[in-house]
Amino acid sequence: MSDERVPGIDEYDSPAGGWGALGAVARALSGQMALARESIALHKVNQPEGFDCPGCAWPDPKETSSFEFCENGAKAVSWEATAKRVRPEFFAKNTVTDLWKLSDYALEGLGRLTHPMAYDPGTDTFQPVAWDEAFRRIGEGLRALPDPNMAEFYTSGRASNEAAFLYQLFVREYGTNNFPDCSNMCHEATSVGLPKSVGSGKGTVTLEDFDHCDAIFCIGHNPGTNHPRMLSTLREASLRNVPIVVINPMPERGLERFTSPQHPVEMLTGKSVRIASTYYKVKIGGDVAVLKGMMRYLVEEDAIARQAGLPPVLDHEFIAANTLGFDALVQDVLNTDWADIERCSGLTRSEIEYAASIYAKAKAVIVCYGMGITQHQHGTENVQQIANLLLMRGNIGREGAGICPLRGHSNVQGDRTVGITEKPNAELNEGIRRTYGFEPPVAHGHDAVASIIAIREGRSKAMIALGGNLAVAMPDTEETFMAMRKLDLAVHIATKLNRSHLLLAKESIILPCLGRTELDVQATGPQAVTVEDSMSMVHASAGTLKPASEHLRSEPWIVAGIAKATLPHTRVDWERLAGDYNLIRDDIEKVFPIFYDFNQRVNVPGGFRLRVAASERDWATPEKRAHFLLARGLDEDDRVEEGGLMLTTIRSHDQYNTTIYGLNDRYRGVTGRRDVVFLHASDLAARGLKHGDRIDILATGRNIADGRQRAVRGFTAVAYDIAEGSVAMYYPEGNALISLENHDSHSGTPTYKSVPVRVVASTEPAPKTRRPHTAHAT
Ligand SMILES: Nc1nc2c(c(=O)[nH]1)N[C@H]1C(S)=C(S)[C@@H](COP(=O)(O)OP(=O)(O)OC[C@H]3O[C@@H](n4cnc5c(=O)[nH]c(N)nc54)[C@H](O)[C@@H]3O)O[C@H]1N2
Ligand SMILES: Nc1nc2c(c(=O)[nH]1)N[C@H]1C(S)=C(S)[C@@H](COP(=O)(O)OP(=O)(O)OC[C@H]3O[C@@H](n4cnc5c(=O)[nH]c(N)nc54)[C@H](O)[C@@H]3O)O[C@H]1N2
Ligand SMILES: [Mo]
Repeated sequence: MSDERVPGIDEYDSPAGGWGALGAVARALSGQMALARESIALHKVNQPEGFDCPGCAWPDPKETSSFEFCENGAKAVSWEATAKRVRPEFFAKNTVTDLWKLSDYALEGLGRLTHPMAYDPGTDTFQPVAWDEAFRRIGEGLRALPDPNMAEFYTSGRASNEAAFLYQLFVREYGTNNFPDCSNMCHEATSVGLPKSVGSGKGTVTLEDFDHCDAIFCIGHNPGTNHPRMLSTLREASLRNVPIVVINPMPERGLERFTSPQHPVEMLTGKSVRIASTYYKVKIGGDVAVLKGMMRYLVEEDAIARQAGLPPVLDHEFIAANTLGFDALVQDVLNTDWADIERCSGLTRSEIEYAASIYAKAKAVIVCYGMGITQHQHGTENVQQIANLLLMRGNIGREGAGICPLRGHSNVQGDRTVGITEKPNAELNEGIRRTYGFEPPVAHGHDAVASIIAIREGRSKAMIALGGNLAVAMPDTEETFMAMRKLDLAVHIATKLNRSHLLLAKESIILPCLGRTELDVQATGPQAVTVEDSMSMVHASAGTLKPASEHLRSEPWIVAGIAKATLPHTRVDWERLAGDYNLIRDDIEKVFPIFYDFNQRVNVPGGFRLRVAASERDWATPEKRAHFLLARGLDEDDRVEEGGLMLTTIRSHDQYNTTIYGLNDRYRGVTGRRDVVFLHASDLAARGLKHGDRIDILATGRNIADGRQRAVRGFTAVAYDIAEGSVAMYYPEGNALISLENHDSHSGTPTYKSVPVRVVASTEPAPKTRRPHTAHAT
C-alpha cells in the first residue's frame, strides 16, 4: 500500500477473531439491542433448546452445550433482535419518495416492521392494513391473473422447512412452478453440476470428516466473514499439521491466521494459529486453469510412477469400479498447455504442481468452496472440475474426504429439499399427488433471472417474496428496478424494510413476520421449526424472545393465510397445518420419504442427517456411476478486452448480503465506507492512477452487448495485495455492472464474480462530503 493516507483505509495487522471480534460484537449489541433481549438471545443461539443462528449454514459441533462464539452470528442475532421499530406513525410521516432516498443501510437500520402495511398512492405512503384485508387483496390479485404462470414466488434462504414446504404447496396448488429463489444466485452451479458428476447435489462431508482429513483445499470462499465458526474447524486441522491450501485472488485474513475467542490462553497471550499453509492468489476466473493444471500433474506423475514400478498416484481401482469418462478427462488435461494454464490462472506451473503434490500425498482430502467458484460464466464447470479432482484419488465417499460446498443462507439447502425448485422432478410431483390428490404443474417454471426477465417483458405481473431483497440482490440494478415497477401486485413477507419493498406495483403490500429468535405460538401452543445445514443435518429451532410486535405472524401462518384467500377450492387444510407444525412435518414426510420418522428424529438434540447417496458411494446418476466431466477450455468466452481487468463482487465483514450492518470491513482495513475498489498497485500504475484516486468502473464486453453502457462512478481506488489483473468491489454496489443476460448457461447463476471492466479516472465531480454508502439513485 502506498504511504499516502486515504480516509478510512488502513492496514489491519491482527489475526481474525481475537479481541477485534469481541469489540465488534460489543459495538453491534450496544447499537441494536435492548439489554434484556440481548442477554437472553445470545445464550440460546445454536443450543439444543434454542434457535438456529440465522447467520450461516455451517453445522454445529455434536456437543452443542458450549456456546460457540461467533462475531457475525452475534451481529445477525442482534440485527433481528433490535429494540428499534419502524411503526405506522413513521410510515405516515415519510413518503415512499423520501424513503427511497435513504441508503440500504439506513432503511434496514430503521428497525423491525410492526404492522402489515399497504401502499396508498393518494398520500404516497404505506398505511396499516388488517391481516384479513391484506390477504383478501392478495387473493384477489392472484386470482385475477389470466394464467398462474404470470406470478412469481420468490424464496430467500432463511425460511424454515415448514414455511417453505407450505409455500411450495400453495404455489403448486395455485398452478405454477415459478420459484425464483436465492439459491439461483448462489449455489445453483452446485445443485446443477454435482448431480451430473456424483448423483447428489449436496456436500458429501460431515463435520467429523474434518477430524480425519490429511489436506484441505479452500477455493473461493471467505470463512472469516461468511462462515466464522468454520475457523474453529480449520484451526483444529492446522494444529494437527494438516496442510490447508487456499486459492483466492484476495488475501483474506480469516484464511491466514486466527485467534480463537474460545481459547483464553490464545486471547491473553495474543497468539494466533496459522490457517493457510499455502496461499495462492489466483486470477479471478482462473480456477478451471488451476484445477486442470493440478489434474495434468497428477496424470503425468501417475504415468511416471507406474513406469518406475512405484505405487500409482491415482486410485485406478476406484476409477474403474465407480466412474465413467476418465480417458476423455486424461486427454483433456494432457491437451491443456502449461502456458495457457499459467496465463489464465496467474500462477506458475511450479506453484500449481506444488498444490497438486500436497493433494497427491494426502490420504484423505476435503475441498471446500464458495461463491468464488459458483458465480461465474463457468460456475457449473468449475464445480465439476473440483469433483473430477476428488474422484481421481477416490476422495468422495470415505472418511476424511469429500466435497464441501459452503452454503449461503442458513436454510437455503433445506428450502430446496422440501420443494422450492422451478424444476420439480417426478418424485416431488408424485409425492404431492399421493398426499393431496391434486395435479401439480409439471412444466418447469422461472428461476431468478428468468423471473425478472419475464417481469421486464410484461409476461409476469405479480411477485410474492418470502423474505429477501430480490431486486437489490439481482444483477442489472437499473433494469431490475424498472421491471419491478411494472408489476400489478408486489407482496413482501419480511422482518425489516428494504429497497425491494419500495419498488411500487399497482398494489404493494408488506407483511411483517416473526424472526428465528422469536417465540411462535399457534393454536396448539409454542412451535419449533426445522432447518438443514450445509452438511445435511436437520435440526429444530425454537425462538424464545417476545415478538417485536403483537401484530407479527409466523411465516407458515402467513403462507396459509394467503393460500386460503387465493384458493377457494383448496385440497389442503391450511388452518390445521398452520396450527401445529408437527402436522406440517408429518406431511413433509409423506411427500418426501427421505424424511421418514421426521418428528421423532428431529426431537433429539442435534437432529439427524439426511442421506446423501454420494457419501456412501451410491452414485445416483442414470448409469449408477460417477462421471468425469469436461470443461470447455480455460477462459475462451470469459476474457477481458485489451487493457481491461476482471472484477469480482464480495461481501464486507459488516454485511449480510444486502443487509448492511455497518460501514467497516475490518480485516481488509476499511473503516466507515463502502465506496472502494481494490486493485493491484501495478494495475493502478499502468493506468496512470494511484492509491486513493477517484475512479469510474465501466462494464465491457458481454455486459454491454445490448448497447447499454453499465458503469459505477466516483469510487475510490485502494492499492491492495490482490492478484494482478483482478479487481474487487462490494456487493451490491457492483451489481449495476452486470447485465441480466449474463449467467452460467447451465445453472443460470449470474456472473457476479467475473465482470470484465475498464477502470479510468473518474469523470464525476467529487462530492463535498464523502458518501458513506451508495444510495441507489435510479
Ligand atoms: N456475515 C455474513 N455471512 C454470510 C453472508 C454474508 O453476507 N455475511 N452471506 C451468506 C451467503 S448467502 C453466502 S452465499 C455465503 C457467501 O460466502 P463466500 O462464498 O465466502 O462469499 P463472498 O464474499 O461472495 O466471496 C467469496 C470469496 O471468493 C473470492 N473470489 C472472488 N472471485 C474469485 C475467483 O474467481 N476464484 C476464486 N478462487 N476466488 C474468488 C473472494 O476473494 C472471496 O474471498 O455466506 C453466507 N454467510
Ligand atoms: N454482486 C453480487 N450479488 C449477489 C451476490 C454476490 O456475491 N455478488 N450474492 C448472491 C447470493 S449468494 C445471495 S444468497 C443473494 C441474497 O439475496 P436475498 O436472500 O434476497 O437477500 P438478503 O439480503 O439476504 O435479504 C435481506 C432481507 O431479508 C428479510 N429477512 C431477514 N430475515 C428474515 C426472516 O426471518 N424472514 C423473512 N421473511 N424475511 C427476513 C429482511 O427484510 C432483509 O431486508 O444475493 C446474491 N447477489
Ligand atoms: Mo448465497
